[in-house]
Amino acid sequence: MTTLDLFAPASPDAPERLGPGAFLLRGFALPCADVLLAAIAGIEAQAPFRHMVTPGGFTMSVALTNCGALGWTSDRRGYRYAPTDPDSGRPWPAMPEVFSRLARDAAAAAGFDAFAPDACLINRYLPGARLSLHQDRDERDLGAPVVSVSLGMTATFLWGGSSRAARALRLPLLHGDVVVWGGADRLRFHGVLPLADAPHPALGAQRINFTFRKAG
Ligand code: MD3
Ligand code: FE
Repeated sequence: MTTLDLFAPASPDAPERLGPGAFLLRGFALPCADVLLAAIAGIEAQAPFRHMVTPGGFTMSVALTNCGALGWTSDRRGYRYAPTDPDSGRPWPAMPEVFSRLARDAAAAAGFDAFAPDACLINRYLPGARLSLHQDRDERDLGAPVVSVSLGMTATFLWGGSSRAARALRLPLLHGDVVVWGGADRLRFHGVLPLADAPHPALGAQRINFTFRKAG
């Protein structure tokens, strides 16, 4: 017997176009959120979140770790991708299957075929943490998109232009949202406003964001 379940999750929204190469997929990661969180716990046990120092000498308010063949790191000498965790000297934890599948599926939904990321940067925001306007340009292949997944507390994302001075659009990113950035939008300036202290029912007072990249 089949019954009509009025509370069943709605079918996924159509991708929302933010620019010529940027797409917002609201709730795309919701079906696998629990599996993602379990995988992050495993990664964190091997490579804990830590606050890195920028080349300018500031300690980042966002804490980060990585998984995959390459991990993004920062210190007084600069930003770079490296195969090992500078704190332990060990390789970064492997990228879980569920991560790479989600990244590939999201990229495909936005029109980028066969996305095979070799790096996943995992950011953790507590209330007050922020990310100032920047470009992501440390990756060797700027032809590949970046896929970002948001979990936990809502953040206000700043979606800027091709110069730092361009006025930035404010966009809320919610638990389960995925954004794909490629093509003409790959080098847009972007950032995150200081996080409000508005705990999420499942994750409490934190936001986790992961960005998948083809770095090497
Ligand atoms: C637009 N992270 O880790 S994800 C970063 O929410 C980063 O933690 C933010 O920016 C966060 O570098 C934003 C959205 C994002 C990621 C990469 C992009 C937007 C992008 C690359 C190009 C253009
Ligand atoms: Fe970025």
